[in-house]
Parts: sequence; C-alpha cells; structure tokens
Amino acid sequence: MGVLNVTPDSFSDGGRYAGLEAAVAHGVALHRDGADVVDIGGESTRPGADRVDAPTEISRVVPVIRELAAAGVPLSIDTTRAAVAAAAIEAGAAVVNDVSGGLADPGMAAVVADAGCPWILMHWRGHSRRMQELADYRDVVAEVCDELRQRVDDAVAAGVDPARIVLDPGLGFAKRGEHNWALSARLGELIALGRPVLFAASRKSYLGRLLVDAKGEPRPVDDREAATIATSVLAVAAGAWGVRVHDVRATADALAVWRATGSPRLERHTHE
Ligand code: PMM
Repeated sequence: MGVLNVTPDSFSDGGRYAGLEAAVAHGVALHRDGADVVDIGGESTRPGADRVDAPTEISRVVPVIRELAAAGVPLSIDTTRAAVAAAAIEAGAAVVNDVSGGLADPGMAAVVADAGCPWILMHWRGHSRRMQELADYRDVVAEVCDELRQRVDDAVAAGVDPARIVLDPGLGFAKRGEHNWALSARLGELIALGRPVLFAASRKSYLGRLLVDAKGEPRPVDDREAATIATSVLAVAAGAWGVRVHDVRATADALAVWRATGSPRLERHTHE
C-alpha cells in the first residue's frame, strides 16, 4: 500500500501533494512502482493534530480519487468519517482504511456493509489531539489484540462481511516507542487473530528516535527509509498481509529479495 496524503500538515509528506496535479502524478507513480493499492488521506492524524471538517476532507480527496480511479489505480480512502468514506467510494475508492477501527463514526459500519468493500480496522483509542495520553498498557500486545477482537465483533454485528476485514496494530496511535517495538516483536499474536494484518511503520517518529545522532537528536522524517524497509521486511516475513509505505519502490525491491531468498511463500509455490 502506497501512502498519498493530500493534506497540508501530515508528519511524513504534509503539503507535498496538496495540489491536484501533484497528487495524481504521485498516485500514478506509487502504483507504477508496485503499490497494489494507493491510500489517500485528507486529514492529518499526526499526534496533536487538529481535525478538519468533513466538507474540507471530501474536497481534498474526491477530485484526486476521481482522476486516479479513471487512470486505473486501485484506491483506499484513509478516513474515520462515514460521509467521507461514502463520497470516496462513490468517486472510485475500493477499500476503507479507518484508523479509528470504526470507533470515531457510528455510521461507518453501514457504509462499509452497503459497499461490501474491504475495511481496515486499526487499533485506536482516541483522536490525535490527545491520543498519546491514552498510551497506558499493562501488556500492549494482549490489549491491542483484545480491543481489535472487539472491533471485529462490532463490525460483524453491524453486517460487515468478516472475510473483508483487515487488522492493523496502529503503530504510533496511543503508543509510545516501547509499545510499537513490542507490537513488532509479537506481530504473530495479531496474525493469530485470523485476519490479514497491515503493518504501517513507514517513517514514524519511533524510528527517528531509534536512530539518534551523536547529539541525541532523532533522525529527521525524510531519512528513515532504510529503517522503514527493515520493519516492512520483518513484518512480511512474520506473516503480515501488507505494509503501508511512502517509498513503494524501495520496499518492493526489498520484498523481492526476501521472496527470492526462499520465503516460506516461495517455497510453497515452487514445491506445489
Ligand atoms: N498511519 C497514518 C495514517 N494512516 N492507516 C493505517 N491503516 N495504519 C497506520 O498506521 C496509519 C494509517 C499516519 O501516518 P502518515 O502521516 O504517514 O499517513
């Protein structure tokens, strides 16, 4: 999954693709570089971010979705709002990526159930403004698994096809560095929930804090690519279904090496 934020203020690529032409060109490039789906977001979810209203979010994403869908690029809509998801699906998005796991908008499940589309349910405890206050866990992996199980039960009860649900640990969302590392180390426990798992570490600040310089300064966002690639390869090797990244080409290259080096999937394939 390739990331395309059409926002002025996302932490990773804020402002870079805010214009229609630049956004469409980048979406096409992500798809050409190997993204099976391009994830379009119109509201920043970086820690501390203020919300934008639904009409603003719709006006940012819908024109980009229309053009990319017409160009044959498979798309997901990164939103927590039912109205935005409905407008995006109408414009051509095929997947709903909901960082709130259905918690932010009670209308989301009905939109997804009606569309019959895949729904990515991410682990979430609250909106960006105050989410880091909610990073309180005894056993982060067990609690994320329990809370995601509840999200799946609620989605299925609302009529969503369980076969279309994807789970995501929500790295950085109400999580401190140690929580993200624990979730990475024990990803198998999330995979054991029996749903496809999306892993989305790309360029996140805990990677920057791992790679401090001699003065103790974290590595800037644009210089976390090698670390991102390592997280993606480890996640896929552990059984993740997909990774959400900014640099699709570099990730696709790394995963090609992993596959060629005898991934279990390749071995299965060559022995069949
Ligand atoms: N992270 C961001 C945005 N959307 N969606 C999913 N499913 N999982 C994530 O971890 C996630 C997301 C924030 O990062 P960005 O600014 O790079 O988009």
